[in-house]
Amino acid sequence: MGLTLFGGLRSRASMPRWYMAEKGIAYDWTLVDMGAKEHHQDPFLAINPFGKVPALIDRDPALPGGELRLFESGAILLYLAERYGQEFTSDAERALAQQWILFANATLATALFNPSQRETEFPRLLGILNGLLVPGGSITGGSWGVADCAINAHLAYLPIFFPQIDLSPWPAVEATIRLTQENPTYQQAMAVG
Ligand SMILES: N[C@@H](CCC(=O)N[C@@H](CS)C(=O)NCC(=O)O)C(=O)O
Repeated sequence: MGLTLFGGLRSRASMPRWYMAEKGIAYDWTLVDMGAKEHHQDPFLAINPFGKVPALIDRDPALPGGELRLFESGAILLYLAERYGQEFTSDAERALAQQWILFANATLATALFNPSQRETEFPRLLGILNGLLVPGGSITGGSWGVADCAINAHLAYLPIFFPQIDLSPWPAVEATIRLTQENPTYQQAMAVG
């Protein structure tokens, strides 16, 4: 019974780790040795057949088959927010969280990590985000939640992977990244997951 999160060193597992730490959600942590290609071996492929981390198992006799196996960091975040974070009190709140997580994981991540989009699309997205972000607040207008976890964690990838990018044209983005980096719970999540 309970949650087990699988992730590698400095992988996207840091997002669900950060979320669960902020929300006080208990879980077991399994470090997948990606250097030894454990994520491409049968025991892990039984959890995520695509061989990517993070992945989550939720064991509960009330679940069909007694457990749920889940991959994709966005799907994991939304499941945690729904079932354990009790974040959503309406369909509209849930839909907004889904919107921002899909934006972070698909639109923003693609613009950041795809070289063909980094020069043009990525600055365009950052310019718009800069007008929407309230550093220290929530992108949804409520309290810190799963949408902020996804957006802020992706923004904080910037100085890690692309330290050469000058963020000064986007002060709200810059301040959001600084606040994320200074957050001890985020730091702990990043240290391992
Ligand atoms: N869209 C997926 C991406 C997962 C992903 O690419 N994870 C990387 C680590 S951050 C991985 O497992 N790479 C190993 C591989 O592709 O073999 C998610 O957000 O969970």
